[in-house]
Amino acid sequence: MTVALTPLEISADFDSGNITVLDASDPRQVRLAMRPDTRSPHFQWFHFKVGGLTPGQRHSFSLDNAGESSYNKAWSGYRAVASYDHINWFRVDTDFIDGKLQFSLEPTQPQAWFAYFEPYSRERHDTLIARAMTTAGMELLAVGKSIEGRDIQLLRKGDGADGKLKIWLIAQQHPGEHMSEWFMEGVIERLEQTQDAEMQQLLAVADLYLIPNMNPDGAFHGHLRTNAMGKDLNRAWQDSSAELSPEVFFAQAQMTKYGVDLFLDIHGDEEIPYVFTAGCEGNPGFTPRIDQLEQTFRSHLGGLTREFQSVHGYTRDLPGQANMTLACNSVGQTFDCLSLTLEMPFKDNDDLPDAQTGWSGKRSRELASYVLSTVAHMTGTLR
Ligand code: GEM
Ligand code: ZN
Repeated sequence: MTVALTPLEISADFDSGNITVLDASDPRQVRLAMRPDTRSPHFQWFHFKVGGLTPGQRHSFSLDNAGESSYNKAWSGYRAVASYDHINWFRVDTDFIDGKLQFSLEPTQPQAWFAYFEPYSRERHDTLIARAMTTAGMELLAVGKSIEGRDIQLLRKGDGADGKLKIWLIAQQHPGEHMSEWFMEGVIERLEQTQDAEMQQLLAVADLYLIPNMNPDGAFHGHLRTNAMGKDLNRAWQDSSAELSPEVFFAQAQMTKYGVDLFLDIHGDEEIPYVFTAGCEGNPGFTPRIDQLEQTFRSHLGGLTREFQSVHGYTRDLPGQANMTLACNSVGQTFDCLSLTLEMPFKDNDDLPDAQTGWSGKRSRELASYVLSTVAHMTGTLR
């Protein structure tokens, strides 16, 4: 005889929540679906809470539309994340079978959250901005507005004096790539270390321009890829507009105002289980100088940490074949500067796998420190 279990309460009506319940009548086997971005067919992000779990009873969840998601080849080798406190996250047993992503948990608590990756909340973002302006000595240089009116903060560490290098880092153009704002937290954390000799050397010659979250609307709504108008911001850098992509329009205006000597666009990748960069090799303005800078960045960062590598990554663009609507390519071309997309995995770094967490917010934060050391190492060569 099958013992009746407490009915489950499944919710996603919170910051970055995304789930649709198809059938939760059997608490042992729940059928769910991911909801697409607003005004866009993109989907892959999920984040939901389950109450009424029976500790010691295995509960299984199936995302029945995973086979139609934006990067449906990326589910192989992927493990969903879970948390009992919405703070500490761990990976759970996951399979991708017949187009359905199936994961299960034998809970120790009566409630749990599940997500595609460790979420970075708007509340934590607001705290991070406050930390940046107080303990990290950054100024709020400008504030743009998203489609729905959320603040896009541009922070600067440094006085903007003539002759200072302008180092730009932007994050989460793609709202589901929450690892990118975890990375930005690591940047700000390092800048809080007032006795950090390497940062003092960097800041003597360079100012840091940070946009920790380029797409707050998409993040809040649990989108994978687009803003509230269904626009992929990393395809808007040739035709940004106040009406459809105000987030990019704002960033470009600030870059034009202050200039750019190094640009890093921080992203996450669904499929490749490594940290890597993509460069501007396909740009019409790509030169041996830029090529050398890209190689120096990659070899130095790879020498600092095994959390970065250059063996695995995207196929290089052919000469003159770059997609100039991407931030990295557009900024690299416009400012003739070192410009890279930095990719962290939704899965894990297979060179240093962590069975408990996979890739995580903590590892994203730690990577940022090595990236800043690499930037500091390169200041004498950027121009
Ligand atoms: C990627 S960037 C793709 C860069 N590809 C090459 N070959 N340079 C995107 O926007 O699709 C970034 C991301 O989504 O993580
Ligand atoms: Zn991205």
